[in-house]
Amino acid sequence: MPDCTISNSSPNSATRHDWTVAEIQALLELPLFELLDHARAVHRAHQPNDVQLASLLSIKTGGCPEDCGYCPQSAHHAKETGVAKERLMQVDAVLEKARAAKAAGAARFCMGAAWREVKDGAEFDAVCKMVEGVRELGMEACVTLGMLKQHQAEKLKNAGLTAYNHNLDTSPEYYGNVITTRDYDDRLETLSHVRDAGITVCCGGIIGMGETTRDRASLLQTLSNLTPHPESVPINALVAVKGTPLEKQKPVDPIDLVRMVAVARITMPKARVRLSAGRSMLSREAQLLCLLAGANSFFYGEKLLTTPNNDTIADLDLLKTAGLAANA
Ligand code: SAM
Ligand code: DTB
Ligand code: SF4
Repeated sequence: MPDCTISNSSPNSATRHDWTVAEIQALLELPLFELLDHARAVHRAHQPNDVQLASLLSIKTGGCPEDCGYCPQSAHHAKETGVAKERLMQVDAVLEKARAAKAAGAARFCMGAAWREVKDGAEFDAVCKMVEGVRELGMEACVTLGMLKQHQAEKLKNAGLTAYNHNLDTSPEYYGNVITTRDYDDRLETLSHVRDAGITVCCGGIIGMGETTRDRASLLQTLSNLTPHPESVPINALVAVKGTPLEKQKPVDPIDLVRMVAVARITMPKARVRLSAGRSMLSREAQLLCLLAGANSFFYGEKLLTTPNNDTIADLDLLKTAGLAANA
């Protein structure tokens, strides 16, 4: 193990944007307890001792023209997944869900649409109303709507949007194995529109799609070389949904998820690292290890977008066990 891996990433070192793939891969491959010690030290130096509960709602489900191999909402595999194309939800119905999420203890409300890109018009105006309504409840508002143009990002900013989620999903090298209907640069362009509009960036990826450790390192390199770093980094484990091209992927080893979280924490010390899809496959102990490794948010509520999520009572109990407070 090269010494530089550790010395260049000491807990209090300045935030870096020049990580190499080799350095990050070396971190991913550290002996587990050494990695955990390191991630924990960075976490303690840069993060408050809390966990943010974020609730997620699919405001427009199914029928998406993109061909993302992991996604149950793509029209390309709709016949196999049986996920039907629905219309955009009504603003009032969305705000009702947001109120319920707040009452249950969520601080952030995330809304996802199965769109390739935002189109100007009545539907986009309705999404802006949703954002305004969520902000009026005193919650953070995040949306994920596919590709955005600059003027659309600005409109969302004016509606009060806190964060825009747009994941890079995997390494630039592996991307074409998973998605063919857009490329990595399209993703990076939307991210720069979001940043330029003054909206915080929520950007992460998925492990368990057949990628190598080097690909995972390369994804983390791309994320950590964004300047500034994303404020929010969701780490998803593939939910291998029946009927999607990736349905036969074997479940990720929970320890790989712990490692990915730990290295996201080390390379992006100030980001909220979110333990995202795939959490329902984890034992209580594996989830605690992810929190120890530096995750400080998870999706809270019965459903993700189309797949089930963990039980909310069990989640509150998990925080109690860890002695962690939910950030309000
Ligand atoms: N259509 C928009 C887009 O792709 O940016 C927003 C919705 S999309 C469902 C949001 C993110 O969910 C994807 O970028 C991907 O990272 C994650 N996701 C979707 N299906 C998943 C699955 N089966 N397992 C893990 N993560 C998944
Ligand atoms: C993210 O990184 N993960 C969330 C959220 N951002 C939008 C979505 C997970 C979706 C999992 C599959 C489903 O429920 O459809
Ligand atoms: Fe699914 Fe988003 Fe890809 Fe559409 S763009 S198929 S909703 S991940």
